[in-house]
Amino acid sequence: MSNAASSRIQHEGLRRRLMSAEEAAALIPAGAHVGMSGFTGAGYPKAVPQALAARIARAHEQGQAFRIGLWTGASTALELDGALAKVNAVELRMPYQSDPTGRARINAGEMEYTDIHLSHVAQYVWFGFFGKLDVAVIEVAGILPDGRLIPSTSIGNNKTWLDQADKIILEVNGRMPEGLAGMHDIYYGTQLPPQRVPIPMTRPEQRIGEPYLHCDPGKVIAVVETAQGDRNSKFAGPDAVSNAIAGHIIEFLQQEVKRGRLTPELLPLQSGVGNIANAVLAGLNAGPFERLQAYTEVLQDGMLDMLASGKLASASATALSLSPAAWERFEREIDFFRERIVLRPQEISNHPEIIRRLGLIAMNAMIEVDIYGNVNSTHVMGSSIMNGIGGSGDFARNAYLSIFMTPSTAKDGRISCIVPMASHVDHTEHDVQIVVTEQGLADLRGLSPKERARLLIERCAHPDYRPLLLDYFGRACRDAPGKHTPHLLDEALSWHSRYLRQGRMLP
Ligand code: 0RQ
Repeated sequence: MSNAASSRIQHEGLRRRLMSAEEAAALIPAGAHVGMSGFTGAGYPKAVPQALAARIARAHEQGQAFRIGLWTGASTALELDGALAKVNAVELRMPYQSDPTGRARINAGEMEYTDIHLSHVAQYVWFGFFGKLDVAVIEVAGILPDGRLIPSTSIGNNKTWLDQADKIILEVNGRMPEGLAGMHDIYYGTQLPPQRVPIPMTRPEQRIGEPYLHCDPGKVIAVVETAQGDRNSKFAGPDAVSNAIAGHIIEFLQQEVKRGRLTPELLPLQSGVGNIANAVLAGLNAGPFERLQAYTEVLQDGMLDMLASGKLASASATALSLSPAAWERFEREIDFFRERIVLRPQEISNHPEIIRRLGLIAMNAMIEVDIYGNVNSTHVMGSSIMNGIGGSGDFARNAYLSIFMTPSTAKDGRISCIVPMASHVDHTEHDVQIVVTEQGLADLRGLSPKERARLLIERCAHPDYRPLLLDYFGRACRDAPGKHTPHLLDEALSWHSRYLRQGRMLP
């Protein structure tokens, strides 16, 4: 037991609940619904999930059935999703994942997965839609004398898990900087319909709640100490494709300012995760806009750089997701960042009411888009899950501007990301305004389906696929029974089936 962590447990009664991860894991029964902390590799419990995985593996060896339902904020890390998926410990996973072993199990039909808009999760649990939450396993940075909790590097659904679970296991992580205290804003004013009232937030940097999580000490069955950092994955540096996409977006935003539809401060930015998003943020950091703000879900390296340079005045998110180098800087300059970063529950960071009120510029990556602007963010070739919808739907539908971006091709050009018909739809044509690839940007606002198709093919498709898309569209306009959104149903998904048969979409 490390001294650093012990001094962080200031509640006498909870100190007496200290035990090993193995002892804590033994308190989780088979079949339990377990709500764990964790959001994009930040703030997830590091020890109990691994101990639970070991226990479940032993049970399986002895021929016992033992699986759990696993609920989190979003994706976690190898020590949680990876460890549990490896031993086939998860009956049902929700609401978002990105672990390769878990993904393989889901796509093999061995694990059930419910992919949910991230803003919906907490309220669905409060509504009772998913049944009872048995155990919460939550990482925190410390426990105050009165039992309130100093949150860690993500909030996600922790407030809801702590409130809703019958029993609570706390992991107190001594590796988390003490300077995290005060960065969080936990809003306790959410009600159930018909008692709901407006959420009192009108500015992205506004604090409307409290810095600590409430926790009933009587529900805490175990406290476990850890001292391990978050996943902190490295990002690939921006390449020519992501730089080109970033360039198109910045040029577009400049045009919007010229047209008087945006001011030079723009509107609060939401940015998805990944390399393209990071390149766009790097572009904005070097770009002409000043005093920007962010109201987003995940704060990654690009936003930290923008805060440091002063381009970004403030950032609101529910989680950090930093590379090792960015984490080092965050820790070193935590007093500076605490003045500028607010971490909130995901039901608030992703709340449709607030997103609509603040008028965000939402920028999310996708897997494919069809010629009419329907976006697939989640499935490969119609039936295999990649990650999940995450927060992209919360933001896309409610933002002031909804931008979707992708390279024009995938898998070394063997796949076109602009297709006749999307093989799965997460964001319908009604929620998609701007589509960007390295080839160019299509502004679809106000256009009819056929106008959208012409522009999308012309601006965004790769030259290798452009003639084929134009050929399909031309024949669909001629031969489809309906001329509003013309499709040739026998052919619409033939590009995908050709890829599955021959390993490429080109004939
Ligand atoms: O495959 O992993 O085998 O190399 O998909 O693609 O280009 O590396 O892009 O990492 O940004 O992920 C949409 C999945 C993009 C992500 C998605 C293959 C490609 C590669 C990854 P490999 P890239 P990214 C807020 C917002 C949904 C959630 C969301 C995502 C892999 O952004 O999960 O937006 N979004 N949340 O080769 C087949 C295609 C493909 C394709 C790419 N058309 N067909 N494979 N790939 N296009 C954050 C949260 O909500 C937490």
